[in-house]
Amino acid sequence: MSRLIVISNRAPALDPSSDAGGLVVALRDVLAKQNGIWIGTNEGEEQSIGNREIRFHDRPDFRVGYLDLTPAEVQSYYLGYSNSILWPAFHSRLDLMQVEPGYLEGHQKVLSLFADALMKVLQPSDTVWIHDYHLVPLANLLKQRGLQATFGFFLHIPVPDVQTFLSVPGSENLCSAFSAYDLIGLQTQRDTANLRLILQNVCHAELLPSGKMKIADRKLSIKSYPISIDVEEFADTAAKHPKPENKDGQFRIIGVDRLDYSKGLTHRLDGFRTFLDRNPDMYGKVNLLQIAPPSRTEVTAYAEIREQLDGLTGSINGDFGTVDWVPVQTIYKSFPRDELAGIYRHSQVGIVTSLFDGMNLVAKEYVTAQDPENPGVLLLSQFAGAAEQMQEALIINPHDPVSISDALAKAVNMTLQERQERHDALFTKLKRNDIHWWSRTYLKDLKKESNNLNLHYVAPKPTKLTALAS
Ligand code: ADQ
Repeated sequence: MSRLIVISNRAPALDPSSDAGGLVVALRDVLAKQNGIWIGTNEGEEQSIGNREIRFHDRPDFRVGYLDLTPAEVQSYYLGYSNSILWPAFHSRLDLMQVEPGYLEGHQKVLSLFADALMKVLQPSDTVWIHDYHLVPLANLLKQRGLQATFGFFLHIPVPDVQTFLSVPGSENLCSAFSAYDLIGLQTQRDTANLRLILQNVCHAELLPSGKMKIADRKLSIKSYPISIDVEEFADTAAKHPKPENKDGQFRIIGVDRLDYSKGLTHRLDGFRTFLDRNPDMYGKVNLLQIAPPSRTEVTAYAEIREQLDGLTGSINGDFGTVDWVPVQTIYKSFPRDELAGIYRHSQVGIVTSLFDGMNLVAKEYVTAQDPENPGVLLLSQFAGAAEQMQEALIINPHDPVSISDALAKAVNMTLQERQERHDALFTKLKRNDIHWWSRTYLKDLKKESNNLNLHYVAPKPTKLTALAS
């Protein structure tokens, strides 16, 4: 049987009890059944990094492999090219892109190192599933080194429009790197349409009536596979968790997001201020609890968000708060998953204001955690990938504080019957397309692709573009 090899920036920890939801829960059973291995990078100490071979360890369910990188390599590959260039550009934030001369080269160097180390481990009969923006060029590098395996890719973040894509240093290489895969999985139809346009305009690909893309003499499939959570497990966890203390019986709005500019946290607070301005009858009765664990703090754009949030939180509390009432609480910490599930369940509104987001699992977690007899209401940004499947939420435009304020007012006044109907429709879809559906469907499609004729393909060298193809 073909082995399944999953490759991502970070590999799971050795102890399965620290698997906190997400991808590892989705993939561990499949990996166990297919003699699987999960390989990722790891930041090591400069002096203790010896030969560049992947270190393997056995978990009870599957093998894990780590490639140690020096701090300088992590700086250019992860913090630099991946998170100061690709992340902002793919989230359409060119204003936050920070291009340093060594980043692209540093990224290429690390991926070459990774490809060399992988060549000692991978076999032609393997099915290789590579994840996310950090690693797009990996399949092509492996093919250039002669590996004829089946290559799948899943992009967790959104795909920008063609012009924005072209602003990325190394965009032509990135485009041909995409074309080396057999199946590219994306979160949404929106992303599928954008990537097809990029391949057509930048790599001269042709869209076939079958929906496949033809590039040179090979065909490539691009489809959307909306990622999700383990719905059954999370609903159970939420139902079991005791009601957290809510001393004043206030109406609680919950936001849970990594501290990231793509999540629209300042827009959320602007919307909440507008809601308070327009609804004085809610004074003392409503509270916004924002949980925002810091991430990528070494990147300048991330360090600034906390300052902005602190400023807005302080100004709302200063303008509206009283001795007995704090309108906004912001907590910069991670919570254990079961505690988070309990907080969602006992919050009357869940709010997601992403300005651009691949999917947004928080939206799915909030709905899953609700009590079906007395569910809360989800406010969901139209720019989160989740909005394609979750139209029964109250869909908002995060750029317009009035849109957020109006939806909050609607949520506060919504009848039990309407809340139940909306929740029922959302939950039914979530149960059908959960994280196990996601991995099963993707891997089934990848298996179909493995029988086709792409195995000897190496992406052509890109030609420098002067204008977009018409
Ligand atoms: P993220 O940008 O990290 O993921 P998201 O999908 O919302 O965004 O996932 C965040 C996860 O972190 C959720 O499971 C959430 O519960 C958890 N989390 C957030 N704050 C937490 C806290 N304080 N304590 C504990 N857990 C916390 C990227 C893409 C998304 C895409 C996912 C999966 O940006 O668009 O949905 O990958 O593909």
